[in-house]
Amino acid sequence: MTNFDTIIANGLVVNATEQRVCDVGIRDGVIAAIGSGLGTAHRVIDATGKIVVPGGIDSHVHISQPSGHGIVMADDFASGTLSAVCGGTTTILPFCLQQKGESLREVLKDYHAKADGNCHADVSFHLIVTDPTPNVLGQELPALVEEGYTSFKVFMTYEGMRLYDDEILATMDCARDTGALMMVHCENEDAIRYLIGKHEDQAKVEPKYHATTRPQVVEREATHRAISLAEVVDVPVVIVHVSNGPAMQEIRAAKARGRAVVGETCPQYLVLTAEDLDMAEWEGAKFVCSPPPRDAESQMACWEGIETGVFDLFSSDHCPFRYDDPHGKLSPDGRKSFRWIPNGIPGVETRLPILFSEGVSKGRIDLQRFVALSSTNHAQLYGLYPRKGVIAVGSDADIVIWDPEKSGAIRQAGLHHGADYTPYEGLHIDGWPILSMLRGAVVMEGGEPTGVNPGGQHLARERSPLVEAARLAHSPP
Ligand code: DUC
Ligand code: ZN
Ligand code: ZN
Repeated sequence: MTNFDTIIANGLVVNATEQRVCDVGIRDGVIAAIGSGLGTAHRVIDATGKIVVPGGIDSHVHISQPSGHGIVMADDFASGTLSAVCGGTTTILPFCLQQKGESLREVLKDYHAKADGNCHADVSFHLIVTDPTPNVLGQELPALVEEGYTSFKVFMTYEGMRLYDDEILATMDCARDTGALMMVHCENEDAIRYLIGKHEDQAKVEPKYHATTRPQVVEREATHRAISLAEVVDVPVVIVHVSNGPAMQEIRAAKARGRAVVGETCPQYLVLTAEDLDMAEWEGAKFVCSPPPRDAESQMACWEGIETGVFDLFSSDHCPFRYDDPHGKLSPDGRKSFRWIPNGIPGVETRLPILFSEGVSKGRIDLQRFVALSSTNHAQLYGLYPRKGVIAVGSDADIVIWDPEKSGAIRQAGLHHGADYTPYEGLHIDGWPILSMLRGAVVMEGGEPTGVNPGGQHLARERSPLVEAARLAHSPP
């Protein structure tokens, strides 16, 4: 009789706080033993010279999200989650977007109908609140938080979706009362709208003007305001997709004042710049996302934020649209002006290779910080730990093996997402994931799907420990 279903033997097993060469024994989808001389298994995977880490968790992903008239996202839950596991990510946290007038409960049903039974990775929804009515804040959100949807995002930009400051405060108050975690997209909508009008008056409509109508200062101002509003109501807040130094400094200063503020940055702010939006033939549309990529100085500031702990999260903000498609970037309106180009870029599959190569292989971060940024911090912050985010006995056997010696460029032809391009085409990568395991099943090997799918599950989440700690700190004695 064998002891385990699988043993991963002799790899360098890395968690966020420790690392050692050892074996990992897996039984019934769970990590059952860690050590040496574990015995026998149906399959022994030799990981000598390889790095064994907890499956990546990408806590900022958009899939099958309604995106405006005639625009269709390039990934459904099947392709988006397949793409994730091929890039070393075994759990994603996509958004369920409420549109004005909609019931959150009803929208969530629609998203579940699209996701359930179709996923190759585990999934857990955040909610996006665009219509904070008394019913939403008083009835729906409290019930949904109890059911394990313990985080919600609000927008400070996008007409029709942005919340005004008093609405943000009311939503933050709801988060405080229910114990949910708030995420904020920080850009000043009024300033952006003003700048867009000015640009269009001067017939400046090419993709590159997406960046000049969303300058750093509109992000920095909104970041400062979001942190201040959170302070007014006294709630923790996550500042998502931070792109530049001044916004990063707002988070650093808030942390130094003792505020519970979490920063997230993304690959596009490390390896792309606004110059990428200035390509001929409207190809700059491939890089249109918000906030836009900035400049070399901003890239360095984002690295500084990663290296010094201002950023705890590294997410993709995967928001994929096809390029050469009337339902994507080159929609009839999108060809006329940058303001109609759908915002977002694909990246769920390339997030971790970029962090590994640019971070670990180039010596900017060590392996434990890689694991923290790519998996553990997401699990801890969003209420999935220790089921996810760690290689420990009793945790789900979501494990990824990396080959630090495997090199090669990112190519669209090698990716599994539904987009017809990658903004990272040609970027050289040192270190690739070579095997992904979801709850004990090998779902990717050698960079390709194995065809095995244990069935990605939706995960109800605990409340964030950050929120619980803040509540305890402020509860009356
Ligand atoms: N915000 C996101 O978080 N993702 C894509 C587009 C956007 O504006
Ligand atoms: Zn956003
Ligand atoms: Zn996003």
